[in-house]
Amino acid sequence: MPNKALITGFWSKVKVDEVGAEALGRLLVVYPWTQRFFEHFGDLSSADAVLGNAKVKAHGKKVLDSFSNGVQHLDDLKGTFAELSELHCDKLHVDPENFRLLGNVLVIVLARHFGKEFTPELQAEFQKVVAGVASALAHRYH
Ligand code: HEG
Repeated sequence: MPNKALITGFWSKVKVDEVGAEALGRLLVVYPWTQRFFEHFGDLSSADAVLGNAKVKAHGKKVLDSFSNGVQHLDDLKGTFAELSELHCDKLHVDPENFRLLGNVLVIVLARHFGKEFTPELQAEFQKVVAGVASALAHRYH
C-alpha cells in the first residue's frame, strides 16, 4: 500500500488539467498506435497538433480527474474503477497494456512539472499508485 499521506499531500499541488492534457498528449505521440482509439478527435498528425488538440486536452483532464478520484480511494482501487474497467474492456476494447504506458508517461510528466520536488521517495510511492490504477482498470479483462 502506498504512503497515502505523502501521495495525497503531493497530489493536492498537481494541476490536473495541465498534467492530464500533457500525459494523454505524450501517450499519443510516444506510442502512436494509441491514436487508433481517438481518431474521432480530429488532427493528430504531429506532436504539435496532438498537444494543441482541444479534444485531447479535454479528454486528458477527464482521465486525470478520474485518476484523482483513485488517489482519494487508494484502499479500494478495484471498486473505484470497476465500472471504468468494464467500459474500457467491453465497449472501448482498449488493450490494458496501455494503462501501464499511460501511468509511466504520467510519472514522466510529474517529474517534468515538479523537478527536484518529485523526489525518488515520492516517485517510488507514485509508481505503486499508477500500477494499482492500471491493475484495477485491467481487472475486468482477467
Ligand atoms: Mg480512458 C473514456 C478514464 C486510460 C481510452 N476514460 C474514459 C473516461 C474516463 C476514463 C473517466 C470517460 C468515461 C465516460 O464517458 O463515462 N482512462 C481513464 C483512466 C485511465 C484511462 C482513469 C488510466 C489512468 N483510456 C485510457 C487509455 C486509453 C483510453 C490508456 C487508450 C489508449 N478512454 C479511452 C477512450 C475513451 C475513454 C477511447 C472514450 C473517449 C471518447 O470517445 O469520449
